[in-house]
Amino acid sequence: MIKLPSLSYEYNGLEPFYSEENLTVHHSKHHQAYTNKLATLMEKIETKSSLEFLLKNLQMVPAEFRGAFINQAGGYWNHTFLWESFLPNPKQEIRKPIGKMLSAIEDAFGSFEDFQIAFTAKAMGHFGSGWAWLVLDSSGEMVIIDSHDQDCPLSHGYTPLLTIDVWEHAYYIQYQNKRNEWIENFWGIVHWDKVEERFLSFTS
Ligand code: MN3
Repeated sequence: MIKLPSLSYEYNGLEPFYSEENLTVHHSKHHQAYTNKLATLMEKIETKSSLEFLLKNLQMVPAEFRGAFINQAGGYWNHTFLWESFLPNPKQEIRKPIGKMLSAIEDAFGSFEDFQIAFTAKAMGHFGSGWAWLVLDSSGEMVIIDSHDQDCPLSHGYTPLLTIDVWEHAYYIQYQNKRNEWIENFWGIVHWDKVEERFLSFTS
């Protein structure tokens, strides 16, 4: 049964970095719409496989439903992953990864600041609707990628660690056309412990 996942924080919990109004619409309208369409689609597909398994093995989805599955299952999974990547920051302190996560980022990108610059450039440079991701590739190398529409990195052999949604609906209510301001504020709500947990579960 596909259901809209509830958030572990309130709709105003990511203020001021991500406004209550933007989060409410994003979760209760956009994510809900993907949820509804995916639920209908899964009734037609009639599978016992998990969503994650199918996203990793798109060839297992009947060809006639595959295009819709990429859009709806991707939209459902990507947003769930996004919400779990956030943590309220009421004191508005500056956030940085620590420990093993910080070392891994420094190994891959030189410094945390260099990583932020590269991730921001990928997110800013994405043309149209899509996402930027920090992922591990199949050899365990940490890389930054972008994906178009709701295409999910799981379908391309990547293990996602962190993402930002750069569809206009993700930021337009709060930041209008200023995607750069959304990306700047995104850093204030990244849940680095969660990102590290994803990283360690891959490497251990
Ligand atoms: Mn979105």
